[in-house]
Amino acid sequence: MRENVCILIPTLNEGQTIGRLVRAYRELGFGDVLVIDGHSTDNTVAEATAAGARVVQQAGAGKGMAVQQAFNMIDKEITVMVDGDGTYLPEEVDRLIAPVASGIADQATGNRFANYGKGAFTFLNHTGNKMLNWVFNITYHVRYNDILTGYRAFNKKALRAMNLNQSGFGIETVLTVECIKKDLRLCEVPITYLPRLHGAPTKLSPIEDGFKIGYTIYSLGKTYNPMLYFTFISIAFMGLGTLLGVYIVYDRFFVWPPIDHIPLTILATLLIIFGFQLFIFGYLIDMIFLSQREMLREIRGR
Ligand SMILES: Nc1nc2c(ncn2[C@@H]2O[C@H](COP(=O)(O)OP(=O)(O)O)[C@@H](O)[C@H]2O)c(=O)[nH]1
Ligand SMILES: [Mg+2]
Repeated sequence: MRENVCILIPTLNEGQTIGRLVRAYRELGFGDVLVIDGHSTDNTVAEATAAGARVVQQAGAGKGMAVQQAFNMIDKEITVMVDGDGTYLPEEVDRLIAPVASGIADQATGNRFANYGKGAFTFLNHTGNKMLNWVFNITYHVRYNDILTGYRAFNKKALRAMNLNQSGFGIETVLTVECIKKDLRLCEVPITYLPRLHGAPTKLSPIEDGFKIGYTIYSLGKTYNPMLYFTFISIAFMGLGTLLGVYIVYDRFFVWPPIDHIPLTILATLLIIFGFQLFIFGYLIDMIFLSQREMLREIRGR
């Protein structure tokens, strides 16, 4: 079975860990280890090659582009994607492969929250991850624990179906969202998450990337759950209108002599009506989307 699996490792300056990692997968019986490198300036390429990996230099920059490029080079039945920083355990790979190989899922993701080492998450990282998962679950009507994990396995069908060509978005988010959008089956398995080695800093900046990922979920969610999107804007308009209204009513009835705010009254009315219209609009779009999704499901035959 192992000969039908490709181990895909995107790397950027992971010289301290990549050699050991590649060797571990090869010892587990995986002949095809593909390292897609983002022009590392350390000994990553030499280490990976020496350990027996197929090393390819990516075009362009960023992990997203690297993964997209690698996807086009893989023709194995199952692909396992893992970070090159040694924070995931090679010996747990079968936990991810099993549900995909047995046909239960098209993509299996490793839930890092199941078992993480001390210092594996920084406080900010932990809180941010929890928050994004929460927002994600509300937007997509799902229940997952760890959408941004770096340890995943997918079958060929998922590999071909997912459209990763959405530049500027976090690749992990896209992998999960695309899976839901294309009606693929996703399943989470518990895994171990270790802290990074000392002196091998993460490539992420938690705040900036947190915003980016939040924006990704929001803008991808717009086309998946328009109701939520329109409801937010609608509440903003109606809220503003109502606040103005309270102020107007107060000045008119609770102040002596009464003050009339005629232009403001018109504005408040407009804001509330506009907000309400947005809400109706969102509701209509939601219905169109729902029936469209039903139809797609019918066409796909399940
Ligand atoms: N090819 C490629 N790999 C990258 C790039 N940026 C990060 N990576 C790799 O992607 C994996 C995940 O990045 P990492 O810094 O560990 O993110 P974290 O696990 O979320 O802290 C690591 O193996 C990195 O070396 C890039 O621009 N190109
Ligand atoms: Mg990592």
